[in-house]
Amino acid sequence: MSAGLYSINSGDFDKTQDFTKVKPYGDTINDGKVQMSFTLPVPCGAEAIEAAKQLMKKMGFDNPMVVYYKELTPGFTFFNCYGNCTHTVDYTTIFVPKVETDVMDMHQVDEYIKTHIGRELVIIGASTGSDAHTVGIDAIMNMKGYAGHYGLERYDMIKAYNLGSQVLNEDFIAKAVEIKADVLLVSQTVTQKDVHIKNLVELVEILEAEGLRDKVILVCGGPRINHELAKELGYDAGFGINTYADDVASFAAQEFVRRELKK
Ligand code: B12
Repeated sequence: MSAGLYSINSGDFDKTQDFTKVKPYGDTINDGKVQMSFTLPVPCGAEAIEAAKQLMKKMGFDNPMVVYYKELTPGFTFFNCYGNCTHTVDYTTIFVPKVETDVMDMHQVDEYIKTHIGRELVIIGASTGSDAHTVGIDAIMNMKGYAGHYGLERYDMIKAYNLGSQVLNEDFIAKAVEIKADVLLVSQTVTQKDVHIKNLVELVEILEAEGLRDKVILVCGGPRINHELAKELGYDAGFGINTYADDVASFAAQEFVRRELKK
């Protein structure tokens, strides 16, 4: 057995997993099984099914199967399909930049702030620009939290201000200055025509022009945000889907302390 290989000892279908050639798993390792759904703009019928199968072959799936289909409206057919993916990826070469933090729960973060900072951390958040989506920033900030993780408003040692959505960058910064925010949280959900990039970059530019950029911890998040993009745009951290308040609070508190130690 070499690096990246291990053996799964589970009866008849025992197969060796090679992390340099990873493909989807359905019933047995390396079977490549994928379930997918899509719509074709063709009338519902036998020809539509054949078209779906031919397309799946071209997408790199062996043994294409249509397991469900339905006319959506005349001229459009929806499919659920199975197929065996013929492609693999080399998992051993993958490197994804991400926020490096010891994630703590709410009580641990409160304790950490009490011990290492000795005062409440002030955090302001908003969905900025024209973006009207509030559910993401609420998930991070609201008292009740999200998926069993309390939001920042619930933390004893965090003073959280949630400005909601469609907040102009100028207004966001003005409020941050007024409340002496330590941490700025920006949510961006709509990415059509890269509007999120424009909004996020504009915020950094204003902060820099006003000499504020280095004085705050700047964090962005949203379903199409990741840490790499955030860093490229001049942010300290970026968070995507499945983020909880714990992740953000842990990062903010530890980053605050890191900066204090550097002074
Ligand atoms: C609900 C919803 C709406 C509601 C929003 C209500 C509200 N008060 O928020 C309404 C109906 C208003 C709406 C409007 C629109 N929407 Co809409 N909407 C959605 C929907 C269905 C769910 C979004 C959501 O709430 N997700 C749940 C939250 C919890 O997830 P999340 O946002 O990813 O947040 C998590 C992480 O990303 C992260 N996070 C998010 N923000 C932040 C911030 C920080 C600092 C951190 C650390 C983490 C973080 O943490 C969160 C928790 O884990 C999505 C489709 C979908 N299923 O995702 C479309 C969707 C986002 N909407 C979309 C669009 C296009 C629109 C409209 C432009 C439609 C239109 N033409 O009018 C308008 C936008 C108007 C505007 N000016 O912004 C598109 C966006 C496409 C794109 N890539 O740009 C989507 C993807 C639908 C689609 N498939 O087309 N929408």
